[in-house]
Amino acid sequence: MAVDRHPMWEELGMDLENHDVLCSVLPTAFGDTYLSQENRPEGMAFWDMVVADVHGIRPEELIRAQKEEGKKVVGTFCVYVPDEVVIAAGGIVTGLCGGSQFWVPDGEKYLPKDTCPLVKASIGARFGKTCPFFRIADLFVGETTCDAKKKAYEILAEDAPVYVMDMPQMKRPQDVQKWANEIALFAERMEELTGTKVTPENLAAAIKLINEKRAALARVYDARKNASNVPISGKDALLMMQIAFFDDPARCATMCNKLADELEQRNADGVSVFPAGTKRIMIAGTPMAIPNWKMHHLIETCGGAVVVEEACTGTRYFENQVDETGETLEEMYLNLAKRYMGINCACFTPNEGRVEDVLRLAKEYNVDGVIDVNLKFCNLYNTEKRGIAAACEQAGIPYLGLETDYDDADAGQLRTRIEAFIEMLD
Ligand code: BJ8
Repeated sequence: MAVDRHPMWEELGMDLENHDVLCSVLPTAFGDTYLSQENRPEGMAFWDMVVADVHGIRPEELIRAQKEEGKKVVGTFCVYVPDEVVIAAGGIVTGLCGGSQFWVPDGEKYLPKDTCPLVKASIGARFGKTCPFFRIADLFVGETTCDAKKKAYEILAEDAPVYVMDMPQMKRPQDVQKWANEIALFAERMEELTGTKVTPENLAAAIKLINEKRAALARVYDARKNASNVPISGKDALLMMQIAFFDDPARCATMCNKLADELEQRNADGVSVFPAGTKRIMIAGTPMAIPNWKMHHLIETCGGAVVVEEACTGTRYFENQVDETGETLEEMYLNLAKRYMGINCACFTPNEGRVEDVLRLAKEYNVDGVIDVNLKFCNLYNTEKRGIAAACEQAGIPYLGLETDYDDADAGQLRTRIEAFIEMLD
């Protein structure tokens, strides 16, 4: 029998009535999107279990760690914020980006309507008191990436402790050094929060741990590169990736490695989740925070298979490791900065690296077409479509640019465009 989580949510000061509405729709959404798939890898049972109690299992673990071990929980919104520093200082990291339309109306009470849904949902989840992770976090760590997030952190700070990291906007050597300096300051803030000093020893261990997690995620993605077999749906890979932001990193690595073993075996045995000849699609663009499964579901019910995501809920999260040879804290902060500044987010200028990533990934994953999709009101990714479309055209890769939000109102229209695109790939 499922555990009643209401006492825990009540203690967190959540709006129980409204939260019950979310809890009542999520299982249906998950069932319709996920459980209808055939021949899923057995390893997905772990992620199904997590999502079935997504506001229960992990929040309970976090609260226990806070109460019994005196741990601090740090919530983050961006893949540039280095988990390693939080872990070195004895903290626990949890991703916080909101991926549900459910939270958007509450966010619109604080932010202009023409703000990206990811930001509105994140603010709505906090102020509407309908997400336990937003209640549990002892500190919210923002970053100066896009304008929407920068302004949203000011609003969030009216209600919760917020620390903002100052992200460079360019990638010159002095910018990498600047990020290393920011990381050093962040380490000081973490020490203040947890009372634990960041040392070369605990930071080296944390770097190793997160590198192992990245390597495990990369193994799952490597199995998706197989040109003649699709061992896992894009939807399932996305779910694994979304939960990686919340889970304990060591457990995440273990479960992903187990899944990768199964996928590698599936490739050897020719076990595919889609019929032979299904068109292989890359999704490029803005992140898809849990439970945003919209684009993957549309593509995979329109005759395509998503084989890679050039997104922060995709390759941007795990590609490239942190150099483990640093000995002093200074060297380690610089090594962290080098790895994180290698991520190609549209908030940087210039950002040719992202175009190169899309072309490289198209080859590595043997894709038949690229669907470049940004969340509405994200001017950064919307503007970068032009360069990505031109590069794809030049490389002879079919390209479709789309824009959407968390609402299902445009699903019919998107379906028509995706179907036409996939048909054209024949
Ligand atoms: S590294 S993509 S996680 S900033 S979609 S909120 S950019 S308006 S999420 Fe992001 Fe870090 Fe970049 Fe990744 Fe703003 Fe655009 Fe919304 Fe975005």
